[in-house]
Amino acid sequence: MKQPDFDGQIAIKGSPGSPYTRKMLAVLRYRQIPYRYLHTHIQSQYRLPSPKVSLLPTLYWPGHSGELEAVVDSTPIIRELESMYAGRSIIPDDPVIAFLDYLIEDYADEWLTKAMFHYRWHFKEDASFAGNMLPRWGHLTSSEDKISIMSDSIRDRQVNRLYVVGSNEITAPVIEASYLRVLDILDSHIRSCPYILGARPSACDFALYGQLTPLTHFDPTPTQICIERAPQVYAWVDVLEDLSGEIVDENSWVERDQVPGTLSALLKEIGRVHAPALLANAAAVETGSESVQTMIDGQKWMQKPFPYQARCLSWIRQEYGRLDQEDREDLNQIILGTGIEALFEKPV
Ligand SMILES: N[C@@H](CCC(=O)N[C@@H](CS)C(=O)NCC(=O)O)C(=O)O
Repeated sequence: MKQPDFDGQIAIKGSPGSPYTRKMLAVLRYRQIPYRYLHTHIQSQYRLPSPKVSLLPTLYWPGHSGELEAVVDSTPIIRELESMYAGRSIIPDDPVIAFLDYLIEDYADEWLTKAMFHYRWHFKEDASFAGNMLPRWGHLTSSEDKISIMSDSIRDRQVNRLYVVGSNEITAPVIEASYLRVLDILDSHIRSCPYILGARPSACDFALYGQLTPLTHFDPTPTQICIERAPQVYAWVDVLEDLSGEIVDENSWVERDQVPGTLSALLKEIGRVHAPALLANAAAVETGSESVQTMIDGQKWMQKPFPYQARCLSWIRQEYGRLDQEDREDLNQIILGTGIEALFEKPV
């Protein structure tokens, strides 16, 4: 088997059930970047280099030496793609709005994903649906007997990994209440503004879209909730999937002095749940604690520390540190009273 070069195009290895795969596919489509999608059932047909950490999606592009390079982690990949391909940028020009974009992207990737994983594997009906469906993408021609064995093993493995995102009996009410709130916030935001940061999409739209694809269109319990409670969000997810034909008005990101109330509501939600989770997790990682124990949204929160999310907090702080004095003052005004300020009050 020869290593492919994909004719110089980007290749993306992923799966329909992976929210980060959906995020990156939607980015590539909107940005009109030609790509090859390596669907689960054909991945073994290629001899591909291994990424540093085995995650979906993995993107492949020519590295400095000309050899195919395997990369993971959607947030830095999005920034790398900005320098590789011009036009249809998804990073706002205004550094203050770009900071909000980074923060909301992190909220989607690192907090909303708790809801995604929780709803997929916490309730019996959802776990059984996902277990039944997940192996099929990679085994289209398999018999029902073989699929059934794979279903049981995927379901058992994933239910046992719920602790990774902090989903357990103590945290379930916090996660579920935050899912309902974010649906309400997005439903009302979308009615006045098609994208999170204005009339053109940015990285955070795709991050939210990624996590919302399974939550609103796959896993039965959260899908039903979305249809009943926030139909506009359901429709938004459909639309975000392919924005390749969207005409981009260069000046249509929100102005820093005109942040709409519905966006402030989203920032408050981030300050309410994601900021305390990031801080408590980073403190636990720093001190080498066995467990993160804190209060989130007035309720008890307990989970195993997640070292990657401690790095997320330091990256958010780096982004904040890059703002010049005037930009930082303007940003501080926007986040005043949201709870996000706590991220920058003292070093961990
Ligand atoms: N931070 C990564 C997260 C990617 C990720 O967690 N992908 C999941 C699938 S949606 C995965 O590959 N999980 C494999 C595992 O947990 O073993 C990104 O933004 O791409």
